[in-house]
Amino acid sequence: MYSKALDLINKSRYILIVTHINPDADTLSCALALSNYFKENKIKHAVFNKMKALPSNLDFLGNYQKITDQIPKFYDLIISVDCANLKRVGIEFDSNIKIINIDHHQSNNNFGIINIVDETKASSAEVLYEFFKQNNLQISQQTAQCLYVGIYDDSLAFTTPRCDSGSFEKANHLVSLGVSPSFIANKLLRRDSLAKYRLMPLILNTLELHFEGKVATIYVKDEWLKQSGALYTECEELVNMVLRIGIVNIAIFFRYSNGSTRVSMRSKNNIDVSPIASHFNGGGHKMAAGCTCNTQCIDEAKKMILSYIEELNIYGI
Ligand SMILES: [Mn+2]
Repeated sequence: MYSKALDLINKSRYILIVTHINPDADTLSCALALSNYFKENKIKHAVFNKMKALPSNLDFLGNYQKITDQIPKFYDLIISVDCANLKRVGIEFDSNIKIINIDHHQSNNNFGIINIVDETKASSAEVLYEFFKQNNLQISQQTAQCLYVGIYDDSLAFTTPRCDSGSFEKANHLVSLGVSPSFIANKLLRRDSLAKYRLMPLILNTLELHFEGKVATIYVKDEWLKQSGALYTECEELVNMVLRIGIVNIAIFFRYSNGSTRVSMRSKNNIDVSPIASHFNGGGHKMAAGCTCNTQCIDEAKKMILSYIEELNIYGI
């Protein structure tokens, strides 16, 4: 599988690397790890993301400036990273073009001609690391940095259930290749905007507890984003913050925008939120999943999700 993927890469004339909408560090750092490797080895490629605004805290990664929302005129191979299905990319592709699918979502539907999908891994960056390692490919410092960022961020700093000794071995190897954990922490975590701190209290003010405090909800309104000048990506992590409350087992973040409500869920104590997401045509992982409800307001979406949680009768609630 790993060598087949490499063969296909070496045979291709122009490769389109695609990442998911609302990009996170995992999808972008996988794409940039490949992009740096391709650049070093003179393999022609482009990196696609549909969004106009990308998380700026990743701007220190090599080839970050290369990410484009334009599809090249010609490409004969697609490599998808961290996308559970092709819909996550947000555009349609010519179905004749071969796809290599690199991912770690349990819900991945194996849409590629080659599927390197390992749902036991804490990040797609770990899956991609295996691709480099199994093919004996040289990992430059730039590429190592990208892989480290994906591994670090998607495991929420080595704290998620799928993070294991393998995650630390990979991180250790990448650090030995020249990655600096403190440099990356400074770049990733310590460059917040002031706008974010104007927005956070508005969102935290919406905090409500349900089912004896087992479920916490928060929401953001688009007008608050406009008012504060902060981006949605800057406040996404508040759902993780709310989950830190001792009694809370599920934290849910709602964002209403243009006729639909985006629902982002996090859980702890082994509670599985992915069935909730899939019930509403979403997806994700056991402890981090999301969906979109076609509702006219946040309250409506909140009612739908909470009543489904009640119906599911999840243990612990
Ligand atoms: Mn991921």
